[in-house]
Amino acid sequence: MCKRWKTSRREIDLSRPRVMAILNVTPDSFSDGGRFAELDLAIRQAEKLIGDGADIIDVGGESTRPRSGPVPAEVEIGRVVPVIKAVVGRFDVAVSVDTSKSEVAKAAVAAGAEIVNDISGLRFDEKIATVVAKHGCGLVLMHSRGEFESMHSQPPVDNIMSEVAADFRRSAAAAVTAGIKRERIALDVGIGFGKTLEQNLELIANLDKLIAEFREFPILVGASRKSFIGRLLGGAAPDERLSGSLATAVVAVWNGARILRVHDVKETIEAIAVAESIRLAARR
Ligand code: 7PM
Repeated sequence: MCKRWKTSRREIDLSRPRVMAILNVTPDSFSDGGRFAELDLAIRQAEKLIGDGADIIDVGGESTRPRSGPVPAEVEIGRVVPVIKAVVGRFDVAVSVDTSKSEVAKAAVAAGAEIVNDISGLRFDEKIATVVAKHGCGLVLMHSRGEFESMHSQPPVDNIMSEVAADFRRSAAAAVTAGIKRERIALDVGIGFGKTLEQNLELIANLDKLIAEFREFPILVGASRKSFIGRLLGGAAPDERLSGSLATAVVAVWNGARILRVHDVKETIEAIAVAESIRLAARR
């Protein structure tokens, strides 16, 4: 199993699972208190996530919500850069930027982000790889299907496991060709991105098979509060999906995931601490 993940500023020890906390800075996550109030709220949210034990703060300024339109790069930069600067200036925590645009990645990295989290796995803007290579950042290559607007309405593929594996190979090869060191790459199955409910479950259930093929790369899973959990729970709203998110996190870690992207940091850390203790006991 993969034991370390290098970023431009540190080496993240993966001998235990790590938590990437979601920090959304899209305006719909705030009341209309103006830009200073928004920044202040984001800083306080980051402080809480770090206090709860987050290892990485993932700052995202573009909602990838189904049917949402793409946000221009300047708008995305205007949202994420002040937050990244504030978090990096105040806390010793790894910051990642959730973006698929090289202009945003460049500005975010200049502001102190050490990881680029690309939900397109280098498909939307390959120049992201140049930015990451130049600065020695960590890179998350997430699997998704289709273009930005159609990502959540893709006709289902036949064999999701072989498609994700093939796309992982392609994304990782593109990254390495651009000069990104292999030890800086993490892979993510992209729960909810162009997959059926069954396929989301299949990916989590069979994660160990993907991990066996991609041993050298840490696997990240982001299932927190996603709609497949709501559907399994009879239409639970996002804030009613904690138990389902924890169940998913536990199974993902059991099957070898090393990083979890979540909203509920403290609860996730507690659940995976117990799951990981049980998993390690099986080895003795
Ligand atoms: C609406 C729909 C809002 C979907 C937000 C989302 C992932 C990610 C996202 C993931 C990685 C969410 C998603 N999901 N990055 N960014 N992995 N690496 O639920 O699963 O947060 S956006």
